[in-house]
Amino acid sequence: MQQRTLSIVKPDAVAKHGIGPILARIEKGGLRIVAGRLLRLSRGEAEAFYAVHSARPFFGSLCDFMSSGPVFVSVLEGENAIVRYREVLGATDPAKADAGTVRKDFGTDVERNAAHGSDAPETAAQEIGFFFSARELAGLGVR
Ligand code: FUP
Repeated sequence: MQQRTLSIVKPDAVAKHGIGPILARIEKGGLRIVAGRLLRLSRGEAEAFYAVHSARPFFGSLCDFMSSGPVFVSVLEGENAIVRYREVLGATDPAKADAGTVRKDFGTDVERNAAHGSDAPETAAQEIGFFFSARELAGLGVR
């Protein structure tokens, strides 16, 4: 099944010059990058993106971190892209992630864990729509 998923290379990994290596792992993993952009989330945008976690104790710290520097957001496409990308990423906690995964190699802890990947088709569609217009997704660029 061809699917799309949203990737975010988080501020910690961007600061470590991880954009290129992580995009390379995405492509080596058989996923195509069909849209992408560098941006910095405002605190309010980070809160909106992670609204599902708003009641969790880590929410404030997570939103501070996600708005602390630039991120690289992209849309990945391929066979079972959601699960496939989560395999490339590894476990949420870098200490528990398998060798050779993005979070093992670029993450620090459960908050500063290098990259995000959508967890289900519904959240993927919602998260892709948070960052990208239909026009960008059609490969036509912005405006
Ligand atoms: P994942 O789907 O792998 O991103 O993991 P979760 O849905 O469990 O976590 C969502 C976000 O909360 C991730 F960015 C990691 C972050 N998080 C924390 O910052 N602290 C925690 O204790 C747990 C998760």
